[in-house]
Amino acid sequence: MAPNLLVLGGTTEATALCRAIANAGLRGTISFAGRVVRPVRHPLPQRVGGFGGAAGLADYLRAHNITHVVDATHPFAAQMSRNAVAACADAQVPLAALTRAPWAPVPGDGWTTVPDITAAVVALDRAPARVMLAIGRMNLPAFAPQPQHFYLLRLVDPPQTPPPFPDHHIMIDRGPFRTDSDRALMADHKIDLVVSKNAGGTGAYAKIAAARDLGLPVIMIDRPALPRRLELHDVQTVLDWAVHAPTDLGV
Ligand code: 3Y8
Ligand code: NAP
Repeated sequence: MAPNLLVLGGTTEATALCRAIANAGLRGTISFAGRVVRPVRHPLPQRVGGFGGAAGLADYLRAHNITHVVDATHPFAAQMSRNAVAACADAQVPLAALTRAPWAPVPGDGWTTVPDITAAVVALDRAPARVMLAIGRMNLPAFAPQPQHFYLLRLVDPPQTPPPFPDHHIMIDRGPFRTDSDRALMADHKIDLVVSKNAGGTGAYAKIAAARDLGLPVIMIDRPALPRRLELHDVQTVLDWAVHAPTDLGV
């Protein structure tokens, strides 16, 4: 059967993969959670919204005759990745993750690495500082216990509810970002500490390079553990896999 791919998207790599799928004349659909008002336009048909857990995703795979699933979600989208492993095993559909290596510190970086968001909040238990908190909207409530800081927040869409700390400035912007503009942004707001997820890739790295240029410390949040699955690291390898991988797990 000709490949019919489902790409679980929401990253720069997913966008590049969808362009390559369309250019190769392959069938595919890109899926978004619906986290932001206007996901970036794609050359492939797209669907938006949850599937209804692993069972809902398995049903979707069968109903749409999906032959391969590519999990190109963000490394912090752990629930989606867990669901993809379970659903593909259930529906007997090959799964590959298109994932990017974590960032590693380079000379000049002043990172404090923490295992998760909760540990990052604990690491902010210190005298008032001016913090760039560029981890998006969904994790903001976790930082309520540290209201003593000024927070520079960068969000894709305006928040429905005000952030849980009094002293903040909200930037509405979507990546990928540039180092020079992030450096200017940090200088303008007199930032003295950056909190970041270890997203990997290029789209979110600007603030890390800008912090290094300005000699600012970074609290770097490690990725959640993900289940074992085939992990690929570039678009062409994914296309080769999709065209040559057996479309059932039997062989
Ligand atoms: C909805 C839809 C593309 C994809 C671009 C990448 C790069 C730019 C940098 C900072 C960090 C952050 C955030 C970020 C980046 C790319 C990529 C990436 C970080 C969009 C998109 C969707 C989302 C969801 C959104 C989260 C948020 C996280 C903002 C699209 C623009 C902070 C992650 O308001 C919300 O609810 C936003 C939620 C999940 C994390 C969070 O917890 O808030 N991404 N981002 C996807 C969906 O509905 O399925 O593609 O336009 C995509 C991108 N955002 O095609 O060019 O590849 O990572 N996204 C982080 O890294 O910490 C911003 O400000 O410095
Ligand atoms: P998550 O916590 O792992 O997923 C929570 C639920 O959201 C999933 O169980 C699923 O709902 C739904 N979902 C997530 N990604 C989806 C997708 N691509 N298509 C359809 N449904 C999806 O995910 P998240 O961290 O909220 O991330 C949501 C989206 O934003 C993902 O596409 C991810 O790539 C993108 N993103 C996330 C981050 C981040 O920091 N988390 C950063 C950049 C981009 P059901 O269980 O109902 O199926």
